[in-house]
Amino acid sequence: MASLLQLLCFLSTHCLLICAISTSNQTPKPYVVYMGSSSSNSDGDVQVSESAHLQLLSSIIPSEESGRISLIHHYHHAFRGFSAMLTENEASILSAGRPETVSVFPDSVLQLHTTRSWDFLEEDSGMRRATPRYKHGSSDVIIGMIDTGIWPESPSFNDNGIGKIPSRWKGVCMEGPDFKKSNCNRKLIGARYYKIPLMKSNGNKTSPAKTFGSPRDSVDHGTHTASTAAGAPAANASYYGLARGTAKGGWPSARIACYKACSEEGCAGSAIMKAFDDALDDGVDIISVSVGMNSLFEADYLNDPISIGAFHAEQMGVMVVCSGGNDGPDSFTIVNTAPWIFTVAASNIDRDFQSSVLLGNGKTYRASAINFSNLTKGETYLLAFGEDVAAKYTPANEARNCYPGSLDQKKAAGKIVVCVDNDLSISRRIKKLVVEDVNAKGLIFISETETGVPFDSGIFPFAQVGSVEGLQILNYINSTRNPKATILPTVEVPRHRPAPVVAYFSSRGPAQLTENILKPDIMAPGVAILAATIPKTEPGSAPIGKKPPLFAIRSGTSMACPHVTGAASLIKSVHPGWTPSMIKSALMTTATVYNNIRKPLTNSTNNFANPHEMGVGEITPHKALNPGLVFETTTEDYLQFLCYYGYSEKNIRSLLNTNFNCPKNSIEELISNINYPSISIGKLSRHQTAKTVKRTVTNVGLSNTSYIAKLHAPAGLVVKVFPKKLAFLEGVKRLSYKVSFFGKEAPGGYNFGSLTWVDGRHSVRTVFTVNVE
Ligand SMILES: *[C@@H]1O[C@H](CO)[C@@H](O)[C@H](O)[C@H]1NC(C)=O
Ligand SMILES: *[C@@H]1O[C@H](CO)[C@@H](O)[C@H](O)[C@H]1NC(C)=O
Ligand SMILES: *[C@@H]1O[C@H](CO)[C@@H](O)[C@H](O)[C@H]1NC(C)=O
Ligand SMILES: *[C@@H]1O[C@H](CO)[C@@H](O)[C@H](O)[C@H]1NC(C)=O
Ligand SMILES: *[C@@H]1O[C@H](CO)[C@@H](O)[C@H](O)[C@H]1NC(C)=O
Ligand SMILES: *[C@@H]1O[C@H](CO)[C@@H](O)[C@H](O)[C@H]1NC(C)=O
Ligand SMILES: CC(=O)N[C@H]1CO[C@H](CO)[C@@H](O)[C@@H]1O
Repeated sequence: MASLLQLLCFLSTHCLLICAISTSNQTPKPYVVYMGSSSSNSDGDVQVSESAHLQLLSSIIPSEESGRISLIHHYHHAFRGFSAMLTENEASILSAGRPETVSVFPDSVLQLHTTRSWDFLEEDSGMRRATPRYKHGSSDVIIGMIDTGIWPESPSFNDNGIGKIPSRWKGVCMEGPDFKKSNCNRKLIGARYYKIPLMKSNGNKTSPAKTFGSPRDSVDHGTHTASTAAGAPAANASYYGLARGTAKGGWPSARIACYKACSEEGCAGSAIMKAFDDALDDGVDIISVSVGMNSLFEADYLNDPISIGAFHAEQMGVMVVCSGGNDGPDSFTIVNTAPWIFTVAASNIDRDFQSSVLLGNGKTYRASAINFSNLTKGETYLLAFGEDVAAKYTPANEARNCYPGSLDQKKAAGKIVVCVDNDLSISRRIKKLVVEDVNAKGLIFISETETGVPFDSGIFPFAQVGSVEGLQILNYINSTRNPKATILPTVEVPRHRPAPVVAYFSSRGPAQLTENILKPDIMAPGVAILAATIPKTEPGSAPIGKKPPLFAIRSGTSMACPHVTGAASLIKSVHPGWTPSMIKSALMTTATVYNNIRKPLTNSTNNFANPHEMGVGEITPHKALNPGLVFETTTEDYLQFLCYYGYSEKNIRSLLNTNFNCPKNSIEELISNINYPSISIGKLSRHQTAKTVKRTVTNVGLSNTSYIAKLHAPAGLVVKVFPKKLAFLEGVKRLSYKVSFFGKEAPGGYNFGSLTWVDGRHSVRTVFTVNVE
């Protein structure tokens, strides 16, 4: 039991957070001190700024604790600042009285946006169908992966046929006991690792800084995401012989540089900022971050390490793509929502994995599962409902739900146990452990939740059925003295349901910080993604006698994010001069909102998916190569955004060292007006006059063309576009238009629609969401 409880604690990221919160005010813990733009990055200045930071620390840290006068991380390339061990008092002194600090915040633990229990089998990510064999793109796009490191020996990172490393590359290949310079090559061109100061999960002390001694991945997350974004084609890839095929990334000729800022326990915000600082100096073109803050504790833009790093990246022409989180399907769970971040939701694709449950009465039911079990058709096992094998004094409801400690080993051993999920707080991974712990033979789990996301139960037989099948199985148990069943091997089946579908777990908008920018931005495949893994398995997860696989199937917005990264690098390679906002716009205005049966995209409960679930729709990378028009979001837009959001002019100026002035009337609702490729209006009163927003488009297609506006607005919401026609005559590159929204007759709540500019060759679709009150 003890081992199970430890495991429960290990699995719950809340443990870390609870410990973090319970530490006393005066216990030093890691803080990040962010100081805005870096003025220069010559080596002399680095020493000057380092000694200035140390001086700053010695002015606030008592001399008897001088051991703390040291920097864990020092940021000096793309932006300025440091991280150090501070007490809460010291931190507040630093954030209040000092002109040079923009923000001071506790080093946060960020989560990897995948859940290992969601692993399941699938052959093709859907991306490969969509990406044409684009021969003419350059192979000089460099992708920086901020993640758990990399397994360099994976066939996905071989450099066959790739030219020499772009000369602008300034990065390094850091060595460690298990990582040599020779592990980098023309594909994996750089690798760095960082001190990761994380709160210890077992006590009130913090570990100042744990150094993970090399860029090698010991989790698998970083290897998987890197190979999804840019893995070289690896023939005959499979997961234990299943899902065999060629695995390759979204843009296989892009280069990879890995920045290891995360471990099994999560990622440290301070290390992520250091990774951004280095990557921007090294010369990456696109940064991919499949990591984020817990949606319950999301910080504002200038207290969020990813948002800060991404802001400076965007300023330097480097695109940042992030996962939106796996906290769906509740609203307001999307994270990484700054407008300079490309925020990705996850979709299911067109294949599924199923196994059959065979009952003693001859009936079979299709179930969703992955197993490496050794059960066969020939033999069946006694079948019992959880409450029938309850431990002494345990309420039936707990046993029915297979709570930890609720089952009696003597009664359950050797049987296949049926559990329900009236209480969603206990995950199926935990239920599987509970049932396994009492030596049961297998688990049939009745649940409508996550049915589209089959659970990899390793070698333990597991099958998940819906409530209709579940009731029949329970009736069968009641109908006979000796109910029996077996769980048959998993098979790959074509997905009969439409695809893509919004993944159940994908975090949903609207964004917590402001509803005036639509988030998520876009959706990409994130369920059942086959990509490279580390050849290491936990006991009980691999079939006996088989070697660990080189590829694995993972699910999460973590897997969706590198699909967009790969697509963005394809576009960057064909259009090297395009800025991040142009690439983002191209992907957004060409996304599809139709599925493989030509019906509007749906969510996992078969309702039409809305923009808070999927953003503007599913990426279609090849169309984005030729978008016609793009929305360029400028530095000015982003600075105005920060004014409207409510930051002080002083802080905003120090972000970029500019003399920028905030507009006089800086109110939050003006955020809708920044030149973003979608429109979101957080509040439209029925009593107000029409609200108007402005957009400017840049013609990146042939000149001398004109576009006509096509509107799709929900009944009751009056939407008008002016002008209705945009004529890009010779020499005209940019044109502006206005869209007004009038809600007197509109239904209350969120109204969704779209405005599409068409010229016969291109269809430039923009989505709007309007919250009518
Ligand atoms: C927390 O710290 C106190 C004093 O340093 C110590 O007595 C206590 O055992 C610690 N608690 C844990 C859970 O480590
Ligand atoms: C793929 O690998 C399997 C063993 O893992 C081998 O039997 C088969 O011949 C390989 N196929 C190809 C095309 O290389
Ligand atoms: C799907 O959409 C419908 C309608 O918006 C909503 O009621 C339902 O909760 C959504 N399902 C999921 C799993 O989010
Ligand atoms: C299945 O494997 C387990 C060990 O994982 C073994 O104890 C059991 O006897 C095997 N059952 C059958 C039917 O082969
Ligand atoms: C099975 O029988 C028990 C009592 O005998 C009853 O409470 C329960 O509702 C029955 N379940 C089903 C699914 O019929
Ligand atoms: C531009 O379009 C107009 C009208 O379609 C046409 O008359 C004119 O020749 C075009 N100019 C060029 C340079 O293609
Ligand atoms: C997906 C998977 O590995 N399924 C396995 C389930 O168990 C049967 C019986 O051992 C295997 O044949 C399947 O491959």
